[in-house]
Amino acid sequence: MSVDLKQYLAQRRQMVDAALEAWLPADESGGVILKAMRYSLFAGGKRLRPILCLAGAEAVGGDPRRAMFCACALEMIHTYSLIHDDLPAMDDDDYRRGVPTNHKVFGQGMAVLAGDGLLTQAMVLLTDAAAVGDLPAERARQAANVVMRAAGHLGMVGGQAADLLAETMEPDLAMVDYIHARKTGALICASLEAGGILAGADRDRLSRLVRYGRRIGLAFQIADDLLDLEGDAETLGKATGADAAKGKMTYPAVLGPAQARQTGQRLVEEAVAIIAELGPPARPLELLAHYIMSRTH
Ligand code: GRG
Repeated sequence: MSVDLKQYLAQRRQMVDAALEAWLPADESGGVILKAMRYSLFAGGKRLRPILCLAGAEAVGGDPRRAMFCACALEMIHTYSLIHDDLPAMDDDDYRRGVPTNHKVFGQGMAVLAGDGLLTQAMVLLTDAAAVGDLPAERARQAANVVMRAAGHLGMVGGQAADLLAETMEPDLAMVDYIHARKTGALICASLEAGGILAGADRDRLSRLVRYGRRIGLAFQIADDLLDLEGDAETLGKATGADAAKGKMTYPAVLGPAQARQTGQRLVEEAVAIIAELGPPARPLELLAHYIMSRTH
């Protein structure tokens, strides 16, 4: 199967956006809270997690459209995490996805609620009979469990908590791995696993998706750290970026930028080897793995 990645991503993004629109439509009577939720949801994200969920289903021979409700739930959870992460009590950021952050537009209280609303709407989707359609109930239950577990204190929330607590610590590789496997990696991995579950993957195929997911989750974080570093180095006028990395809980800080990049590339190669066994339907996952390390934003 020949797949043009740019075209594939654009087409999948369009499908996801249309489904998100259907699951959280504009409604004049929805008030400010709905406007705040939609503001961040439609601010122009890459839709990476939903696309991975659909590609995971596809890679094991399933129909990606049957995983769409779960893909949308993943994007809502991801968007909620970004809104909360940007708050003054956390990262205190003014811009996200190229526009002012949610709390800059709607105020802090409303931004907290917009995040809460998106997380709750994700749970509605994962358990809504109309969203789930005629899927075997046990598959839908398992996928919902995997996604919610990954979002919670054993996954993304736990990773964010560890990151907060580690702020004053000297960075080391074990701590960086611990934080990022949970904060970013867990939801990325769950996207693939849930896609596979919904498509009825057997044990071996599911395990391949999970092992692929763990590796690209970490590679994604490394790429994100390196992109941040390039931005910081530009802003601070540092030649290599190595100085800009110092003291932060990031891969470039503990490994140095060059070794961090090598590690990311090794993880991508391992991920690609793991899914090679799934054959041509896994070709999009192969391209997505390479895209993750080579992306520019
Ligand atoms: C507040 C519970 C809670 C969790 C926050 C994910 C997270 C945990 C914080 C985000 C901090 C951050 C920028 C981490 C780096 C990796 C990351 C998640 C980047 C943003 O994801 P993209 O690049 O964003 O997929 P888009 O906007 O394209 O969806």
